[in-house]
Amino acid sequence: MYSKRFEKETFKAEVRDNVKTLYRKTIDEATPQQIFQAVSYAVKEVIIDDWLASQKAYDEADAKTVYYMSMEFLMGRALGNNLINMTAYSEVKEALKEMNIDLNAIEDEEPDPALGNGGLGRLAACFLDSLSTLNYPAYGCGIRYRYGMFKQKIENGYQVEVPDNWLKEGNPFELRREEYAKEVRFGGNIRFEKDPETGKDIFIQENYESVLAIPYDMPIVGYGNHVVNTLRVWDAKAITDFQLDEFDRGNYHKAVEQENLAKLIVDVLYPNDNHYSGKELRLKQQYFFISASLQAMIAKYKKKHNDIRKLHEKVVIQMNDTHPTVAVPELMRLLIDEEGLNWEEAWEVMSKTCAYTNHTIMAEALEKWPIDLFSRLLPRIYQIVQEIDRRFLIQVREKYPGNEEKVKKMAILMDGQVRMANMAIISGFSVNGVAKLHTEILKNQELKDFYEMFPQKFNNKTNGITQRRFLAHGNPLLAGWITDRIGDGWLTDLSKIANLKPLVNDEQARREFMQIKHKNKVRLAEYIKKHNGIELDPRSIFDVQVKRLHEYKRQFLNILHIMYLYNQIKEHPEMSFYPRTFIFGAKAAAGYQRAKETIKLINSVADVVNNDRSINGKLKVVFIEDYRVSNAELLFAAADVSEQISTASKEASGTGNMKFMLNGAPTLGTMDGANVEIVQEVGEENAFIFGLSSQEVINYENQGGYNPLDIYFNDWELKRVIDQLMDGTYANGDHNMYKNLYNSLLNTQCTARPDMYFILKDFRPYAEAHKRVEEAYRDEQRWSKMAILNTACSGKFSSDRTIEEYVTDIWKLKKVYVPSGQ
Ligand code: DL6
Repeated sequence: MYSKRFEKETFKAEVRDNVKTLYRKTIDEATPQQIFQAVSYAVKEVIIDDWLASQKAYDEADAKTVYYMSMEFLMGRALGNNLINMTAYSEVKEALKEMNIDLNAIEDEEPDPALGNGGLGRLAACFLDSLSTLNYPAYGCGIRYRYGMFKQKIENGYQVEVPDNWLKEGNPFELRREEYAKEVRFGGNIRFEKDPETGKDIFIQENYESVLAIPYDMPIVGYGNHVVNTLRVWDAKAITDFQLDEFDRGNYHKAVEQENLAKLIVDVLYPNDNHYSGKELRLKQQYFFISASLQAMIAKYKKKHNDIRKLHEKVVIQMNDTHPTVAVPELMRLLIDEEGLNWEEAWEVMSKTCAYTNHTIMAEALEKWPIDLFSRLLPRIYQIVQEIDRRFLIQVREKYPGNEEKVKKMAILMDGQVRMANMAIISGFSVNGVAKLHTEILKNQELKDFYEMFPQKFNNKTNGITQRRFLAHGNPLLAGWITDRIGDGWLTDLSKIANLKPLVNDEQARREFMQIKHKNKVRLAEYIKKHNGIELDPRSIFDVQVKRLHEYKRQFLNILHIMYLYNQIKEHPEMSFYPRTFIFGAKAAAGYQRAKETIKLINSVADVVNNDRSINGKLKVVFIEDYRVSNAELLFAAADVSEQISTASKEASGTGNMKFMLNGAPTLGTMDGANVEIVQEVGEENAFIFGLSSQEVINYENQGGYNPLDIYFNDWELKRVIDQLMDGTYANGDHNMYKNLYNSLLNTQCTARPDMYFILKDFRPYAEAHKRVEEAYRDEQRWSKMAILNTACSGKFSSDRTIEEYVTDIWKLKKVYVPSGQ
């Protein structure tokens, strides 16, 4: 057992005590929420000791630390995950059971901290889990949004966004660290002076607004190793002294403004995935948490070291997409203005400290800030960016004399905008993509000019996921079975899961594996019955597509194919057809019209299909409301088929694809993102691959697209499906409900390029791939082999492997071993 503190009687007494001191109640009187809090505090007590021990061990080792800077950390619930990593889950479950408390029910009391949108934020959370498990000193730095990702309600088939007040009941795991607060300044003007003594330039910010950043620390518990790292998220409050001062001078407005700025800045996560919103408040959020985090980082470094020129020997900053890249000029500012380095010295330190990860090639996701906004909000930072740009362009012109095209493409400041990706690439020492294909596209297309100039900076780090949350916690039956078969080494070394491979030839093992899948399908069916009121047949094929809603992810292709299948079943009732359940889960950004229309379409098709008795339940369609980390765990465990059908070249990596694979669901997908590597690992015969390749898509794009009407007029079954968008079949006779979707496919007047995401082009190959799925599923032996092999070949996709690669190639960290804090 992890610690004697989880010894049953001690733990039970602690929970009882907590209920008493927190709520003045006995355990029998406490509500489930109160019990959740009491249990969490008891768990936190144990964590705290290891947290202290970890920080002490790091201090003694004077270890290099990675600062993972991210606007998003999609952590999911902490209680269950912490217990898993403390190897105390079953002990605590048992202890609570003796008190008549069901741990699963208590876990459900915890709000799902959703400080992220999708893949990028969840990746950050998996990375933190792996860093702790692998004994690497790390901080996650982000924002403590008061409202995380909105909660999704489905009303009359439409998405309705409801605020996510996740802190309503308090967060038992966090620690407020007021003593480490930092001031962050915005706006005003910069006055320039010469220091009379040193002759150095001094830049003084005047007439600014400022807020106080207050850190909240959350523990990140490693698996079975007593390591606890920190996720530090910043809250904002007005600076009281300053406020009073302003108030005294009668500047009431200014004081109120500061109060409002502080409230606003951390109020809400922008709910856009792969889309840049360009809002001033968003830039404020970025600078706010970056400035505070860097100030704290430098203060910590200076406690032990006095030569700031060696900062890069002790810290490394990974910038999670362009969102935190204002770290580059902010670090320059701190080194020059606060620490007194000259430009060259500061550049040396900064450029050896900062590394950048690119997560998308979608043009609309690339951050470009209007110069007037940027320079007004961050006047000193803007001066520094100008200087970085000026010096860089000298290099470009030296290397490519007379080539002003290059200058235009590579400059940071161009056409009135600050191009954040360019700044990150120019300034940092590493640029990485998140899957092999994605990195190749970056090198050969999107960032070609930069790759030519700085080939040594570019590298690939294929994403990964943590098996502790997505198998040990999410699928306890399968996790237990795997441990029985091959031992528990897979928990910290997923390559060991390959030891399951010989079991594909063991009939008994195959039967057990499929029985577990069946039980997980029953568990999901119960969830769906409870939440959607829909009865599912767990013997049908559970075909699942869960991810953010985006046109490039092509949920639209999936639902059009379901409409096609429905027509087929209606028209040919005698046709042999293996019953299917299509399950969707997806949130659409609040302002993304076509995405919202797609949700409505899925729900309308579900309504029609699920209520049509004539098809004898052969087809069911379910839309899971409020898809999030906690219900995702149920979905991965229960899926037979993993839908990964993005337009090739558009999905940088995907990580859901890996979670399905780990849980034994073969991929039905395109050769996109990490699907390519999944297929490499498991073999093409154990996946269902279809559609255009990324090169074919890129070729079409280079020639301005293709003409979808050629397909529309030559494939009457597909034409009928598309026409059904407009004839009211799925809209109670309304002919306009899906007009935007229809137009996106065919209408050249309404869209720059009809069928930008090649839905019609890939439709038949997709339908054909589904036929292959059906055929394979009918053959139980074949299917069970495929399913086991998917699990057995998923070893590469652990975030532990990804983190080891970051450590070796980019971060250069050393492991620190931590004695138990007890
Ligand atoms: O790298 C994590 C994740 C990838 O798996 C997805 O393929 C990619 O779409 C996502 N990218 C973003 C980009 N974000 N913005 N804004 O979320 O990253």
